[in-house]
Amino acid sequence: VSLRVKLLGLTFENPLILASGIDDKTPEQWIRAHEEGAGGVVTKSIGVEPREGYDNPTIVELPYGLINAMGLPNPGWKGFLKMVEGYTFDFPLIVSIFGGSGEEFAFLAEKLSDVADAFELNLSCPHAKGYGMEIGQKPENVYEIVRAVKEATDRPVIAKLTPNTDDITRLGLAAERAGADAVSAINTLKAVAIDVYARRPILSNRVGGYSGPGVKPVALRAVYDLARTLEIPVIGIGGITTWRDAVEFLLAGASALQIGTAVSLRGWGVFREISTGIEAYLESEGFSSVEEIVGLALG
Ligand code: RRO
Repeated sequence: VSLRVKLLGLTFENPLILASGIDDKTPEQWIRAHEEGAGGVVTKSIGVEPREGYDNPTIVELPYGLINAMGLPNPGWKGFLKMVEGYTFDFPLIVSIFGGSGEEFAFLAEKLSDVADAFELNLSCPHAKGYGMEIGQKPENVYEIVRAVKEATDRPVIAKLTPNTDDITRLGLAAERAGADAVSAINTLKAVAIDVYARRPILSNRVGGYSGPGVKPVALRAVYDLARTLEIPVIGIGGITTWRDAVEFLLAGASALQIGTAVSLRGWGVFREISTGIEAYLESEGFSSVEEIVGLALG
């Protein structure tokens, strides 16, 4: 049974990719993820200028996941280049970038093309003023940003879409029309947690984005709808914690999967646990590769 996935002209040892934002700020963490069984890595989103992120608390743990408002902490593109100097990675490294306009995204793509095997455009952070979802909820902005990046780089481009919209397929279609090589979905869902004694929101930023098992059915629906509508590959993200979750996303049309919150909640072992489970499922159901089951539930 083969878990290998060919996507965007890249070869992934298996369909599991470390998602942006969780335990993936440094090359050591990316290498660790791969050693622990991830087939590839998406970096924390990189912007033009360095950012500290918000004050603590930036994360609240809930019964079915996390609410975060990290605040796009990152070293900026110059700091990123310095950080990866001297490293080579024997797995696909997808660099996540964010900006406030097509020009900013294109600038970053140009500066980082030598170190990125692909780019993921963060069009979906749910609480960043002037970035992310504020831009990525409009199909015309998605179109313009993807176009600008495609002109600036030869690297494959993934548009990461927001679930905070009335119709994610319109965003996916805009990305596809603009030449995106794939879309990924979902980023976190707008959320808040309130401290009943302080009588105020818990996070320093007050509002944040919800991730983890609680968002899985919503994410699965987004992937299902996107895969039914688009020709380009869909990468599934959202609460994937067990092999069964992973198989559901593959059947719903995801060509690869990203895992974030499960790493925070359960540890690095989730990659091997999930890939072993997928392998056993394929074997017992009579399939010989992951690629054979992608989209089988779309009917
Ligand atoms: O850094 C964050 O607070 C953050 C980002 Br950039 C994002 O895309 N999604 C999210 O839940 N948090």
